[in-house]
Amino acid sequence: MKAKIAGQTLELVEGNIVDQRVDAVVNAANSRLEGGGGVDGAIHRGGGPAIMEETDRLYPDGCPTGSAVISGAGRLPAKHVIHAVGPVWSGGKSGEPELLAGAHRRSLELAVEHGCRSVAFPAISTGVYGYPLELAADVALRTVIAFLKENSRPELVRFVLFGRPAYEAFAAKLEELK
Ligand code: AR6
Repeated sequence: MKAKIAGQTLELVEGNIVDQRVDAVVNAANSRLEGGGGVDGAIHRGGGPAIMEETDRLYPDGCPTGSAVISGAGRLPAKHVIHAVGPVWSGGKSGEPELLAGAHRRSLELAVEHGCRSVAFPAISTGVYGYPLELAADVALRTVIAFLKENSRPELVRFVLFGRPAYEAFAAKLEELK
């Protein structure tokens, strides 16, 4: 599914984040940038050790929740990996929506600062971190739409959803918001 937002493209696909041929792929990282399962595991396995070597060197203190940092992409087809740290879901009253929005916004700022014309996001926080899919889709899509309207960049933002239920949740929300 594709939508035009202020001349830019917002796209939803079902697939695997590591296969994306875009300028930057976003990792669903943790604040210590120490790797893990899910998206993080797939990105480090696919990209090889160069990614962790770089983040250890550039960001020894990690990255706060609600923000993001950028590195090279090792052997992945992308040029950059943006390591975004979403919140752990704990009921929704601990600032989770603001932190999830912040992780998306900072990722987009870094992409623009590094000249990326295309960026692919996974559904940050909706796996190990337990953020309900429909609520995360709402925050993620609203944040990206607002950023595209304000900045007219990047040219393409793609959400890569793992499995049909995640795709359907994002598609229903985009239908409502676009
Ligand atoms: N491509 C696209 N989406 C995927 C992939 C993939 N290869 N693998 C999983 N997903 P998660 P989080 C989906 O757990 O919730 C790690 O251990 C998955 O179905 O990767 O932000 C980190 O180190 C889900 O919808 O990220 C952190 O400690 C979504 O991507 C922690 O998990 C996010 O799931 C971060 O948890």
